[in-house]
Amino acid sequence: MALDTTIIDSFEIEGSFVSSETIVSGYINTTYKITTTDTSYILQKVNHSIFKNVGELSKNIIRITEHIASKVKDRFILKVIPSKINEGFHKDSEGNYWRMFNYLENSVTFEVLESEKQARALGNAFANYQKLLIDLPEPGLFEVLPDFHNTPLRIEHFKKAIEFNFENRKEHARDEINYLIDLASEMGEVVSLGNQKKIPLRSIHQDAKLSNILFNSSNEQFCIIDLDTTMPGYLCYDFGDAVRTGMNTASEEEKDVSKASLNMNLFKTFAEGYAEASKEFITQEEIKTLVLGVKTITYEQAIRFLADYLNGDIYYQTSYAENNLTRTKIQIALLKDIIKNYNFMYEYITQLYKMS
Ligand code: GN1
Ligand code: MG
Repeated sequence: MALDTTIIDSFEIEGSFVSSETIVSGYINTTYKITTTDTSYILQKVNHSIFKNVGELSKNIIRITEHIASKVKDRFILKVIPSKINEGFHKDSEGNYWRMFNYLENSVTFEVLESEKQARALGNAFANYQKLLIDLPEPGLFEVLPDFHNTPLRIEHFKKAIEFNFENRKEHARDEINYLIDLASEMGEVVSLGNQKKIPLRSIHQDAKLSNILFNSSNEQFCIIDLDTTMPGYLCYDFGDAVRTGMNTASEEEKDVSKASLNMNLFKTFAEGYAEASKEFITQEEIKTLVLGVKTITYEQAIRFLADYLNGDIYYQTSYAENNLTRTKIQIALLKDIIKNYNFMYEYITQLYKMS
């Protein structure tokens, strides 16, 4: 469906509208590139059934982007383009919510990492983002999606989805359900350490996927995008999500499950990049949780995809009937490799921080 141009006119844009094109990006919001006579923008329709409080969400994003802009003197940063009534979003006559950002020219994203240089940049990028947010002025960020990475609660939702069993889909996912249910009891550790206050709550990205980093053509500079879920959480969630997406030899959308595995060389370089940028603020207890985060977040993503499959594909956008089941299988293949290499990765990280 063609984009209604009155939406574009509701924002403070430079130049007049020339064209719009849909950009495939993420599973939740809908994204367009807008070109005007003077420049380009990113326009997004926010998924309002998931992000219920778009006002608070927008305030978070304005606070984060302005804080980063005050510290990073770089052209390669994200800016919110305000609406003509000076808000961080526009609500149209049908009740849809829209928002606009600057478009960063000549930037690229990746679904699978292509080099060690990129892996190091990925580690650097999310640790730097966490570092930049440490002195974000009070109050704390609004909790846009409460319990977002509460794995035990996600497990409860998964069990409910198994009972719901949309169109008897359980029959197609027997092995996956059994495997994931068997592991459930060991996946509550991060939340439990947090509840015991052994690891601090910090402002973190919470959707630290490889594809949420814009690289420039030399793979050096980067800008983090998709700030929707930036809110209080534990460092290891971002570390885990970056490994889950960046060190998998297959993308999340790969159909050939045999292509999924953990790339250990890239993991080592990624971990070095992360340690370099986090060593001044990370605590000893947090260092011990990093690999736990990799396992927990990969497990959590597997049960989230599978729960959605069993609920009838109501959360993630899908493009074919078994899409969420195939996504689950990719996550499980990776998870098996992570569990196999867990001790090695743990030792590697421990040594890395000792040396740095
Ligand atoms: C969703 O839409 P996207 O790709 O930015 C999800 C993440 C998942 C991810 C799976 C709000 O993010 O938590 O990790 O899909 N975001 C939300 O790749 O649920
Ligand atoms: Mg996201």
